[in-house]
Amino acid sequence: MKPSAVKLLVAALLIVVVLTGCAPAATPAPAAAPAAPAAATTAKTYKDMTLCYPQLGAESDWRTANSASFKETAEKLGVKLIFSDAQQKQENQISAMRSCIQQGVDVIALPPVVETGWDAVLQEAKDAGIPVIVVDRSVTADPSMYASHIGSDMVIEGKRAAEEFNKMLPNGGNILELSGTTGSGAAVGRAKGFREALNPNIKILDSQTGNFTRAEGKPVMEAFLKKYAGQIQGVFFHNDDMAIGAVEAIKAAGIKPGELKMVSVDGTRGGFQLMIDGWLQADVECNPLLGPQVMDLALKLMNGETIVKEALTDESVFYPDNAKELLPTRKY
Ligand code: GYE
Repeated sequence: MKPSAVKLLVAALLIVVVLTGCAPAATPAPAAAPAAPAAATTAKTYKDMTLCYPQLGAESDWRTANSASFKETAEKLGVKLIFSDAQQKQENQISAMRSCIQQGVDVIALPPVVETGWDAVLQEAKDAGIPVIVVDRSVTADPSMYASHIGSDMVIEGKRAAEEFNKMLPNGGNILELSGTTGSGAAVGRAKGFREALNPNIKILDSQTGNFTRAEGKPVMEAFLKKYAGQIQGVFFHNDDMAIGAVEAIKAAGIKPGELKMVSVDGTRGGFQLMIDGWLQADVECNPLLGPQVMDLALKLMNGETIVKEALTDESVFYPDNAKELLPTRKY
């Protein structure tokens, strides 16, 4: 072929390529693009999270601090929080959970008012693929029904309270117990630990619930004082709010600070004030500021990470000797 003919052929081929957009020598493009390799999954962030928190009520300062911890943490992190207040009624908590399941939230954090009766709704959440983190109080449901439990060790709290009475009443004595909401993990655990660790020479003459509130703590204490006047050396309160209500009744009965040995649980500012005023000899810590830890676990769940099954808060006991100094540092 003459060089001029070669030139012509090359030119013709170039025209074909330009017009058809197709290089004649190229291997034909496959009919369909192969399935794209799984796009690198971008980790979810707090901003992607809708968290349901069907709060059990507003019965105590502990609870108020717990609600605030969730609301403030959600706000700070950009988490969408669906918050409700069940007014200490399990049926309200269950319907709040059902509504969250319907809305397709990412995670439910449940602070159960009582321990039993959660199986059906936990199953519904499971069927909907929504993980549940049990917060604060425990449930009796099988652990396979929820992702994790995070909160205080209520049994240890009860034991710590008993040790205080053992120290204060070395020769024994009679005491009373104002317990928390009947059937709640907090009341069940504290009562159990208390009895396990209390010296046998200290007798619990009576135990009645004050439902964790000031309003109910006061009349229970009034009734106790009428019934057991002159027979008791101490009182164990399952929380500071009931102690605050009861102290009103104790004052009204003419009893002076220190005449009765008294121990409570929570370590709220109100409890600290009772220690400063000489009413409480010890306050067992129970930390309500669980928002950050729960949201951290919830995010891990959203990203398919495995999380701890049980996360128990590290706590101690507070005493009157430095209560005044610590009070301004208390966050609840
Ligand atoms: O001690 C009490 C509140 O479940 C740990 O509930 C919580 C308890 C807390 O009402 O004050």
